[in-house]
Amino acid sequence: MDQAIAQLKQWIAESDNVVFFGGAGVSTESGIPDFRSVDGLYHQKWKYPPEEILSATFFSRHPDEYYRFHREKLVIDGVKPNRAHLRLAKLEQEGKLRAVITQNIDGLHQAAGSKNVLELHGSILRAYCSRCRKPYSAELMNHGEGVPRCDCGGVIRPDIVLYEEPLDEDVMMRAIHYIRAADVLIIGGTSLNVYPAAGLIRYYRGEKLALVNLSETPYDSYANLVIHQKIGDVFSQI
Ligand code: CNA
Repeated sequence: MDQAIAQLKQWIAESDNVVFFGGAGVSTESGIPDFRSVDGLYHQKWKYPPEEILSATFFSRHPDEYYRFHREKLVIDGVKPNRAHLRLAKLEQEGKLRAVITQNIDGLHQAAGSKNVLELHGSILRAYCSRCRKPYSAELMNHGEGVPRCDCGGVIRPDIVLYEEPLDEDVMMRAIHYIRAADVLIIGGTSLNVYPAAGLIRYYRGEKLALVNLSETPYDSYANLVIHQKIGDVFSQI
């Protein structure tokens, strides 16, 4: 076994206060493209760049175009949790992992059995009316046609944080709490480019920070352990 993976395995074996903070790279092995990899969404051709489509201004001006992108690119039927999601759920069951903090909106950590999941950017498995805030099932939004509308006439929207929108303060405060108190912090499958989520790393105060990501990140020099391998491969060994 790779020395860095062996070290991470040992940290986990010795701890009951591990926290995981992850992003889109955790779900690529389930078949969901991330944003910034070469085959990620930012390298695919769309009429508008994905970061523009996923903004609050774009959603309010062009909900039809937003929903075309949403149904084609964000909703992927039949996806299943992969080795990383499953191992994290097991670590929680074993009393080692306190929380999964995720930037993902796909619900795969919960599908794997994780209970304490903090969704910084919300979930495409929930929807609500953008005018009266009435909650809706995600079915119409994810699999219907055209722009889904509420009884009040408002546009139904996904319960995700669009660009230009603030993060939920309560979720952010809880994430800070877990990271501050963590013994071992594992960060995985994130380019650490999207703020304010990426800034969470600065709240960690320990000396067991492991970064598991295929490509380099701006925080590689900040971590105690850096593993540039597939997260599923790494998590199947720890
Ligand atoms: P990102 O900026 O696309 O970065 C993903 C990172 O993961 C890259 O640095 C890759 O090198 C790395 N990576 C890809 N596959 C693997 C793998 N198998 N093992 C290890 N590393 C891998 O995504 P971030 O999460 O950093 O950016 C935050 C955005 C992306 C959030 O707002 C998310 O909502 C959004 N997003 C979410 C999903 C999802 O829910 N599955 C999918 C696409 C984008």
